[in-house]
Amino acid sequence: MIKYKHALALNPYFGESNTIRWTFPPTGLEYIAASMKGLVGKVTLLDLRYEKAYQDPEALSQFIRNEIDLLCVSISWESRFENVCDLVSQLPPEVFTVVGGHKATEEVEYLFDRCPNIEMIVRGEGEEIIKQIVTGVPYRDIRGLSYRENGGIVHNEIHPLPDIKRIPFPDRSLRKHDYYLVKNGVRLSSHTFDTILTTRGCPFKCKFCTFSLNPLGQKRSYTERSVESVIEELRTVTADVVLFSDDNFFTNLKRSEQVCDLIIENKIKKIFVVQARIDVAKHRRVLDKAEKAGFKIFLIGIESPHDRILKHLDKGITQQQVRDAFSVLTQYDFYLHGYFIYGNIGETEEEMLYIPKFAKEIKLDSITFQKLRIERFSPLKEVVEETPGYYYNHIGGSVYSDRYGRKELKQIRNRIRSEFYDIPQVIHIIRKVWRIGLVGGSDLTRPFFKLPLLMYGLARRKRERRR
Ligand code: B12
Ligand code: SF4
Repeated sequence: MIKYKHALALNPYFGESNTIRWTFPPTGLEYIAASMKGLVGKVTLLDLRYEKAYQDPEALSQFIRNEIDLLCVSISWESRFENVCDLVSQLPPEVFTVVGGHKATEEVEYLFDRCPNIEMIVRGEGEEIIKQIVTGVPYRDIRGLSYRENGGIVHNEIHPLPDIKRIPFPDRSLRKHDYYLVKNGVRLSSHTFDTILTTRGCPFKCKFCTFSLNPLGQKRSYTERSVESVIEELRTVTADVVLFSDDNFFTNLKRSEQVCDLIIENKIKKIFVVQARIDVAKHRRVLDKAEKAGFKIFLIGIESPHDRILKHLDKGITQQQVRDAFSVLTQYDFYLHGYFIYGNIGETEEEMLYIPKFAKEIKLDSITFQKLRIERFSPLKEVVEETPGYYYNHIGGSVYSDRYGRKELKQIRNRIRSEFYDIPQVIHIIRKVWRIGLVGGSDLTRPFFKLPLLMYGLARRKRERRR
């Protein structure tokens, strides 16, 4: 017997102009939708980023009241969390509401308090848990679930991590549109984008990183899907650009090589984006195959140019190793993007400002740089708490010090940005993306013709910020 006739999988984020936040589908939610398939009458997925009509809570509520008997909301990101809470708390209380996602798992108590209409929160990876909810397993028997009972909140014990070999592919059939690069509501690229997840977890233990720790502190041991299932899923992907969301695509080099071989063999023609560690540079055969298979963008965690800081972060690499790796990587036609962290414990302004110089020395095409952040189970949390003069204001927030507070770090951030992204660098980026085929002619002219719209979007965003 089917318990729910029509489930709505809702991605409640919208109004965000940051390009990267618009580009990819809500993968976690699509996994949840796929797991419910066949167990509920029908599943509809609404991604509010692209559903203007439903951004109004009234209109959304009306749709939910008329059609939906199970509302599944994904709350994944730190940014716009309060806006999402505002929206969710206005949705119909009579419709059974389940929430899940990374941020929801971090904020269980707060969400129950803030949104009285939330019935239950799924903590951690939700594929197995949602199946139990929709098939009517008694709540007390569902591990990983927090729910309301007799005016209080019950937290069941943690759910074991699901076996990724048995999880169905994310349900892409529910999409009503493609995903693409958007800036201030204006489409910038003709390419469409998607993600694929072929492994979960990471065997490394960098001290600042909680990628493979979920917000419950469970370490996701590294697990792989079969290469055949990866190819089977890739064959269903229609997008031009595909991000391998794996924490490090090259953890098991033999497997990475097999994936590349099969992509080539099966003539799957896409632009692939991967997250990687510099270690991959030691394996030219794998790089040769990756290049041939269409891997064009490498997102590489470097974190710091300073050995002292790299050691402190337990990154397991040195500045010299980074230099050696880039002398190899730059021989390929890869677009190389580096991640850095600034504001590390004991780091001086001069050291932070070396980031853009170093990035140019090793010939990175682009960089992003983040302040050191602390999450609940981050091994760095204790270190910060024990270091005199260093503090953080909340879990998930940035680390500051008496010497480098919010204002000082903002100034440093601006200097890193302007020193790296100077005019020659911007020209280099445009040339490179053109040369290696990441953009075509229409992509370069598109922003030009849409300049008035872009300017309008920018002005509107500034106005919103001021309010
Ligand atoms: C790939 C990735 C990206 C991709 C996005 C891909 C996408 N599809 O959106 C890109 C590169 C764009 C990206 C960008 C950013 N990311 Co990111 N990213 C990841 C990464 C490595 C994997 C995410 C993923 O695909 N997980 C697999 C899916 C299956 O898991 P999931 O989404 O959590 O969903 C599961 C559960 O949460 C739950 N669930 C989710 N929704 C729902 C709903 C219901 C109803 C239920 C029952 C369950 C449920 O079940 C799902 C299936 O198991 C994670 C780290 C990690 N290993 O998880 C960081 C991570 C998610 N990113 C993070 C951050 C901070 C960012 C950025 C803000 C970085 C930046 N400063 O630019 C940006 C902003 C993105 C945004 N949308 O705002 C943080 C999030 C912390 C937070 N709470 O905000 C993470 C956790 C890394 C970390 N520890 O710092 N990211
Ligand atoms: S920074 Fe990268 S390599 Fe280090 S633990 Fe996190 S995901 Fe793994």
